[in-house]
Amino acid sequence: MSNKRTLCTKEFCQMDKLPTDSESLATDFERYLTRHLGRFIGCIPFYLYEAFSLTVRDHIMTDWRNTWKEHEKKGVKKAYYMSLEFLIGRSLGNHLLNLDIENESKEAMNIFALALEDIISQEHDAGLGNGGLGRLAACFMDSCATLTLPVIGYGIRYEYGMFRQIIKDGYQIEEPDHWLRNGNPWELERPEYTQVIKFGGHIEMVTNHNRKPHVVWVGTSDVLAIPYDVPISGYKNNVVNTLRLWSASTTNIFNLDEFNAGSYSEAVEVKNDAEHISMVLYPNDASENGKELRLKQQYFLASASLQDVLRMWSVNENNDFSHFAQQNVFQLNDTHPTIAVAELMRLLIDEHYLSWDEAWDITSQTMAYTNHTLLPEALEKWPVSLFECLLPRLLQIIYEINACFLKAVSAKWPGDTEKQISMSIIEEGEVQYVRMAYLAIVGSFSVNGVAALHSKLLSEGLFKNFYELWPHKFNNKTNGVTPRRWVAHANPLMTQLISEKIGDNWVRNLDEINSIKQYIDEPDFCKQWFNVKLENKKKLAELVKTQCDVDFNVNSLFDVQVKRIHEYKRQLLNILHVIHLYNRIKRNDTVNWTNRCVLIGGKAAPGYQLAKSIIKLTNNIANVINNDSDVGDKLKLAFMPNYGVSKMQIICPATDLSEQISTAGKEASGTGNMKFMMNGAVTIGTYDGANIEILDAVGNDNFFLFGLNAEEVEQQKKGYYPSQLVENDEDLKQVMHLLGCGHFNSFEYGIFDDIIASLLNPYDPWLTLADFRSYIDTQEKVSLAYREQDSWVKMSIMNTASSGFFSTDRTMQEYNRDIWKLNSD
Ligand code: KUQ
Repeated sequence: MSNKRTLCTKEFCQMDKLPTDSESLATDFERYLTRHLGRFIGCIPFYLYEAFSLTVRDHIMTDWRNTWKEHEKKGVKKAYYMSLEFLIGRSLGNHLLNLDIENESKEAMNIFALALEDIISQEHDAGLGNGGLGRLAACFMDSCATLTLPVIGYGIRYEYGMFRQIIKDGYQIEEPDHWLRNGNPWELERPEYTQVIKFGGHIEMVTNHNRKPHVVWVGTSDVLAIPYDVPISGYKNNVVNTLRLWSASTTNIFNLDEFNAGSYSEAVEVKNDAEHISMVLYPNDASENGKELRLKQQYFLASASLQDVLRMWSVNENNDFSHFAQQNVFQLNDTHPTIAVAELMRLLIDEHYLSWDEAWDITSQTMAYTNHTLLPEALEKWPVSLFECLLPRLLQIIYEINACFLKAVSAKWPGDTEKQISMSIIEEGEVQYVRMAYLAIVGSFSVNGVAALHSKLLSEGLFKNFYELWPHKFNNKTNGVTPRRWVAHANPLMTQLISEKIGDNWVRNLDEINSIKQYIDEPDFCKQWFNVKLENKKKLAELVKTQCDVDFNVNSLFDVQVKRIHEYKRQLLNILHVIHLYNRIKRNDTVNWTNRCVLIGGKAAPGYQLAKSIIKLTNNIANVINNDSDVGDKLKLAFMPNYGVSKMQIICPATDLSEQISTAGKEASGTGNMKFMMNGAVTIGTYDGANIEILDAVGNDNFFLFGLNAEEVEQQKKGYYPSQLVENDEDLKQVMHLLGCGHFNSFEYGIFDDIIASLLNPYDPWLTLADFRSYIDTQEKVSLAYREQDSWVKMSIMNTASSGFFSTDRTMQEYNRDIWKLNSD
């Protein structure tokens, strides 16, 4: 018998699988709690969560290491998902599902008379994102691991994630989200892979070893990027991919000269400045704010990630870049990391001594760009002057890229200077700007939108000229959501019911969920489906009670709109409908009434005044309605504070009616719409974004469509007279009267004037009142449909059954088939 331990070296890792029976889990848990954390059962519950997470993490490590080794093998092509946001939410429960140790974990906790649910809910959400774009990145990571795709996520380890929203007197208050305060058991610091990021300085020309002129970027202030790895487990497949998040730090803790000269605090300031880069996530969704620190974040992420990839490549391939483009692809999540186009050029030319043409071939064959919005206010452009002082070498490279590009433009459209001006990466004018979307398109071999309509509008509208120049670059990739988190984990009752009928393979192949349609005429199945929804509604009602102090009667229609607060998403339209229902109750117009509980939730960007007014208005109306004895159970309105990933896991399984009511043409895709659909909610929606594809999948009979379509919206804008609409519609007139007369702000004079003015503005870009009549009428159809419980249940089943297309597994397979071309396995 050998007395040597199994070796676990750099090349070779063969740790034995740890036992996963409940006794072993319990033993490990107790050891972590007492011997590692120095706490005991009966301590504050956060430490129970921490101890159990460390226990579970042990079960991930071998697979994590082996997956990494697989990726490092020669010839394995890899994709890098570069994103300023990853909205992961909680991890513990998700890993338990993926490792298939949920039951054992429950039992293990029971040994200590603990409830697993309570421990799971101790975890702080990792809120490193604003909304759909950040959550999409997290769903993508989940699907790539499940599909065995070698994809590495690159992001920023913000010290403060998305702010916590508190409601005080109906107003939003923002509180800092210091999510790392108690430590994070899911991250692994890897200081050995630290990168140096340059800022400022200037350019010098030198002669290199081949006696050729060579650019050097010198006199810079350098910042360190320290990677923290987060494991992304695949579903029951022993794969663990990596999300690498960069944290900023100073190169030398103190500037020693200043320190010795007695300027102690000045020396510390430098450290502060560097660390500010990864301090906070910018809380703006679908709008750009132009802050210098934000550009620093973008460059910090791009440079650290590219250097990391080039480092790994150089080690394995001896600095031979001839086949780099065949084995690496960078997916840019919107324009946020787009400076990567210029940075890859810089690294290849300045640091790896490639020629411009070699570097451009590699760059333009490895970059792929996803656009997420058509809204002009979200299109990033940075002042040239800012680039000049912050990133002078990158500006130089951008100018060079632009010069080459404009040659291609004039070759395609000879003599058309208008075209050159309008397509130039540099916007001329009093202030010059770098147009990041154009840099992304020029530098990428693929440009995609996130839903069919959105992609069509990109090539026909916003990027029309580029489409004419390079039609082959443009493609669509309709978004999705991961069925692991959003059904299997969030909705265990529904999951069990479905799996009893068709087995559990639908969790990894969501198309199979279609086969529950065969049970749609079984009264038993329908009854069970109804009961599952009812149980989920009880859970949500409890949450609404504790969070909003509003009583939701579970026999009512649960009507939900949760998403970032934005005018284009039209929470106001929803609110107008609520006022209309209230008004009907007050005027006793309630024959065939359907009781409704309306839930609205979402954060407003701190600087977005009108969005904040919408929150205040919702809360004021809720106060009036919920405390009016004429109303009772007929109508409730609640505003859910601090909406986020974990709240959604309780909300979407309990929802009957999903509100997706954006102005047509404005919501690029939407992803909440998909989470609701999977969980058996019926949608009331406009012909916008992925709603269109949801409607296609589920059919007209199982979807409530209303409002103008994108074309009609553009037509309507030519002559829009909201005051006339009010004049000609008695219901709308009464609703606007209630709003205007101070009924909902009797002691707060004038606070909703901005909202009223925006609705009545003939230039209202969101055309809210144009869709009022259609929306109200369609809502009435919903109410009547809900009264037929049997057919409503069938609609609910049809929605879940038809949701197969909206799995991110499908989305990732399409990215891989058309853009990345990686081998799984
Ligand atoms: C922009 N743009 C700046 C943070 C986020 C942004 C900073 O992306 C979702 C879509 C959704 C779209 C959202 C988006 N977020 C666009 C953003 O509004 O329609 O579903 C994922 O593609």
